[in-house]
Amino acid sequence: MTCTCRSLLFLLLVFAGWASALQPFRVKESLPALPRGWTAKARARQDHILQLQIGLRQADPDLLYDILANVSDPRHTQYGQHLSKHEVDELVRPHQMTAEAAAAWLAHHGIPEATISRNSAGDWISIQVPVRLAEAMLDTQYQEFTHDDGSSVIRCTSWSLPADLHEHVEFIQPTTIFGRPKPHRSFIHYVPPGITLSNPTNCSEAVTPDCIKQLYGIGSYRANASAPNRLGISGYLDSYANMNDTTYFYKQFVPKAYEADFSFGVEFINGGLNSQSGAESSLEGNLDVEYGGSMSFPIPNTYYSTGGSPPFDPSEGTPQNTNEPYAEFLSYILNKTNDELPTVLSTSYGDEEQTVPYSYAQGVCNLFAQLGARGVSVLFSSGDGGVGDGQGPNQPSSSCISNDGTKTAMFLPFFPATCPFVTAVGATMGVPEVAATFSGGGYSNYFSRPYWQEGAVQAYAPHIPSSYGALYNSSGRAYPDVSAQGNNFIIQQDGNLTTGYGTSCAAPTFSGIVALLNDFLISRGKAPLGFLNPWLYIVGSVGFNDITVGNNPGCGTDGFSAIDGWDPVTGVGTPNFPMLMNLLSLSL
Ligand SMILES: *[C@@H]1O[C@H](CO)[C@@H](O)[C@H](O)[C@H]1NC(C)=O
Ligand SMILES: *[C@@H]1O[C@H](CO)[C@@H](O)[C@H](O)[C@H]1NC(C)=O
Ligand SMILES: *[C@@H]1O[C@H](CO)[C@@H](O)[C@H](O)[C@H]1NC(C)=O
Ligand SMILES: *[C@@H]1O[C@H](CO)[C@@H](O)[C@H](O)[C@H]1NC(C)=O
Ligand SMILES: *[C@@H]1O[C@H](CO)[C@@H](O)[C@H](O)[C@H]1NC(C)=O
Ligand SMILES: *[C@@H]1O[C@H](CO)[C@@H](O)[C@H](O)[C@H]1NC(C)=O
Ligand SMILES: CC(=O)N[C@H]1CO[C@H](CO)[C@@H](O)[C@@H]1O
Repeated sequence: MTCTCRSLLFLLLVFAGWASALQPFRVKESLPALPRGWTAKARARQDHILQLQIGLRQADPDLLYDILANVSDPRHTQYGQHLSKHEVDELVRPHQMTAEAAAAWLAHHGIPEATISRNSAGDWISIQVPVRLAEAMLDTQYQEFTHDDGSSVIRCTSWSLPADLHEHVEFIQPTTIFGRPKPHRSFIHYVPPGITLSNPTNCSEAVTPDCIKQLYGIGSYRANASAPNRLGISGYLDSYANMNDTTYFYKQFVPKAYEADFSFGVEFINGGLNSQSGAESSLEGNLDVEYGGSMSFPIPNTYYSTGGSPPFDPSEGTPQNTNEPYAEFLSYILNKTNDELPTVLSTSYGDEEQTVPYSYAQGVCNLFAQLGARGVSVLFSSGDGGVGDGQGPNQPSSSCISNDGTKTAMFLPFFPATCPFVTAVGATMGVPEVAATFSGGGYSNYFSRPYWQEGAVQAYAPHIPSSYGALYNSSGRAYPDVSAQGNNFIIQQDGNLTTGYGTSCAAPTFSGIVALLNDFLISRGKAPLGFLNPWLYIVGSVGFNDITVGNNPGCGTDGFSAIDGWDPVTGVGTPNFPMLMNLLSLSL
């Protein structure tokens, strides 16, 4: 009797295994049309190596968002009680059934356990497989696609999974991702040699650390170099921060930092580099470090250089890192303990939201939420294209269309700025400050509006021209949240002074100021600000200079206008440091 039952059970298990292996494929994700600018060129080489990122469904996806709101809402008793790495890992861990289903599927395809890498929460898996195997696993064909700008990627337009895996797997990339994050910096201009700034504290002439400090009332605030605090700056796309340029910048513009031998640390992720040969140093890296560091000196700052980016040659058979940008960096940083994490993380990259597959955008945004729950303020530049993708007011409306196959006219929101769990930084220019025309802003089509910005965004609604109709999504997460100067920045680059503009200038500047606010709190034994947005909209906005003039044209329209109060051009405004300090003092 017992014996029969056992055998029966055994047979049932074997049958279940077979059944799962034989479950028919069902399409998991499919693009109705190729994103604008891309053309299919050829079938991908079968031996090309793909690094697949697999996102598993979390046991209770709402739990993280619930706790994040609690620890970030200044009215809540749990405010400031950030979670440890272990606590967050446990919150987001997939159900055991999910982990087992994924493991069985990988084993079925002969992927050795030793080659599977998992993050510590177990919700992201990374494997390296040849195209041939990926095609069998996903019942698809990979192709080489080229972009009008000459770059190439290996992608597919549709992929499938056995039906019973659908509920366990959220996304697999690179499959349908055509987004390629680009630095949010549009233009550089060499300052003629020998130029002297007649008044380096006047931001109307050119933007320097001194004039920003004066404009935002930072004055002589001195941060505590030995408090546990750190500003993180992430660099992708082989963007390098040059030590000598930065030192030389400090020598000219922040003598105290120069005298203190102030510099930045570098951490390398996924083969990232930080070449110091002048020719390769990049404007983006220099700008981010020079302004983030100037604002927050002497708080230590770290440049995180993540490799694995284009350009690459898909015709080579050698293993290539995919240009999926965020997973490697985020697994690296989320693997740190809280005392190794920066309190503020500034990133000046992004891409059109609709070129990032919905499921992947949700997965990446969830990782930013995890950083927030652990007390990190995650800031992103809002983009340099106003409501479009940067071709100005005369941008043909034909380029502002949806990718869903219907070619519906629409503004072009930018991700990750549209993720509700990052703080998006727009740009202003001049004194008195007005909105910068390039300041990216609008409404997400992927993320619904979080409660903390509902009032502010509703108050703006009557100011939107009715002619915009369905060009924007009135129920979406609206951005930017804040802004800072972003035009005519003086940057030391490759041995020369140059000027640059973009929300890339605004994000590290604003981030440096958040690091100072954290210094104020940490020095008084308080938790750092962490995820900023609930605090920002609920109590923080009075600590900002409201920007009420200017607009962000694009897609053949004038874009949105800056008004009294929050607007999708400059957010709640630019920092008023003394007011912000007063606000924080009230909470001590
Ligand atoms: C978040 O706060 C709400 C309301 O105070 C509470 O009911 C809930 O249990 C909290 N969530 C967690 C996960 O602590
Ligand atoms: C700042 O520079 C602008 C433009 O050069 C000039 O019009 C303005 O008077 C200057 N302001 C001060 C206080 O020097
Ligand atoms: C600076 O931070 C260190 C370490 O947290 C602390 O011991 C010291 O008292 C702080 N100094 C000031 C002036 O706040
Ligand atoms: C996480 O850190 C541990 C040790 O601290 C290390 O063994 C492991 O490889 C790291 N994982 C990732 C994904 O970086
Ligand atoms: C508008 O945003 C909501 C989420 O806020 C989303 O569910 C909906 O699909 C979006 N509409 C379009 C047309 O993208
Ligand atoms: C550092 O930069 C300065 C200014 O461009 C230049 O004069 C100097 O030669 C550089 N030093 C090195 C070691 O590259
Ligand atoms: C455009 C420009 O002025 N470039 C100069 C940058 O500095 C190097 C020397 O460090 C000069 O050779 C370039 O002409």
